[in-house]
Amino acid sequence: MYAQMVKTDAARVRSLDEMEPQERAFQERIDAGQKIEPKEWMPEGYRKTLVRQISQHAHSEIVGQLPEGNWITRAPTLERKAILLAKVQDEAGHGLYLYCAAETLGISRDQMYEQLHSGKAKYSSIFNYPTLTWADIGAIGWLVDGAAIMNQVPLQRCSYGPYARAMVRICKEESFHQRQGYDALMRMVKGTPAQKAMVQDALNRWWWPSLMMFGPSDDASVHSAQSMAWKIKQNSNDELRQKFVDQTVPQAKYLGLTIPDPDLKWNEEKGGHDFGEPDWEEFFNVIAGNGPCNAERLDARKKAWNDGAWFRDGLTAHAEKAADRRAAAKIAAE
Ligand code: BYC
Repeated sequence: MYAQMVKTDAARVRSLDEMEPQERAFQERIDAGQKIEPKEWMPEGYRKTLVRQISQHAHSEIVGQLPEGNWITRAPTLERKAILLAKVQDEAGHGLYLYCAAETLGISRDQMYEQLHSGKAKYSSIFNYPTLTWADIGAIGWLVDGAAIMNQVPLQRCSYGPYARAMVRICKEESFHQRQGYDALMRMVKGTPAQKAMVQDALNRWWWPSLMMFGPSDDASVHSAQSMAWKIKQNSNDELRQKFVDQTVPQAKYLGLTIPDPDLKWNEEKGGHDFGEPDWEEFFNVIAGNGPCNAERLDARKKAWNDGAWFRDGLTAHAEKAADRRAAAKIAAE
């Protein structure tokens, strides 16, 4: 399965000499660090890549509300409940900014929803795992938002203006999300042995899925080379994964936790940690729709869409009536 994902020729990036003049001028602007804005000419592949990535990113934010939303009614204190509510609302906001950014590329919100509901568009693999205990909510903040920040900070410098600008606010909010997760875990590890054990169990279950958030290894990443040439991505999947491991290991140590990887060790020569290989078979299985919660997550989104039909119909009927009234008033005034 993993071998099937090894890149093909389609992943080859064309040189400036192989490009038509319009495309070459576009690439030169990218190379010079200029931002591309919605109404400007862009190669169809650039537009499609952005629509794919930004819409999948938006879907991830929206689906990402589900595992945490599951714990709002069960948060242990009023303070934790208020924090979690604010976080989940932030994720909704992130989804909305990102859908708006994708809409500037000529795709409608309804089309994006349709792609999510039909399974054509992906969303982050991480949200297909269950949140079994309160410690999972802390682990999501610490690890999942931590991985998201590592991936999203460079996206603030993405070549497409609306995406880059949306990421600025998103990254600020993600920092609070990570902080609140780490703070919740810090409180638990200082609690009873059972609470500390709950945190260790959450780390055991979320560690590997968090590493998978960065995408397949560089040899299997079909889009990275072209996306990096277009400066949509600034770093490869493996580079960001390495930075995440290096950042997180001391944080785990400070919490007194053990990262569930027997191959994890400091490598003085490379100035970073060596670590084990995530189970790529599991990753590809999850993104193919067969993870523990894929069906549940999609069902929840489809139900929300269907339950909102009466409201969308009402808005459309109201807009049509208002347009008719305006037209009638215009005729009467003539
Ligand atoms: N999950 O060639 P590759 C959040 C797919 S939400 C699922 O390396 P690319 C948060 C990939 O789409 C964080 N699918 O792709 C919210 C491609 O398949 P398609 C979400 C994945 O695009 C709530 C194929 O595998 N962040 O933070 O160059 C609460 C080959 O991959 C995954 C973003 O979306 C995955 N993990 O690189 C808390 C960031 N990885 O599309 C937190 C924006 C890969 O050809 N996205 N695939 O069918 C990106 O930076 C890039 O799209 C990725 C993948 C690094 C994810």
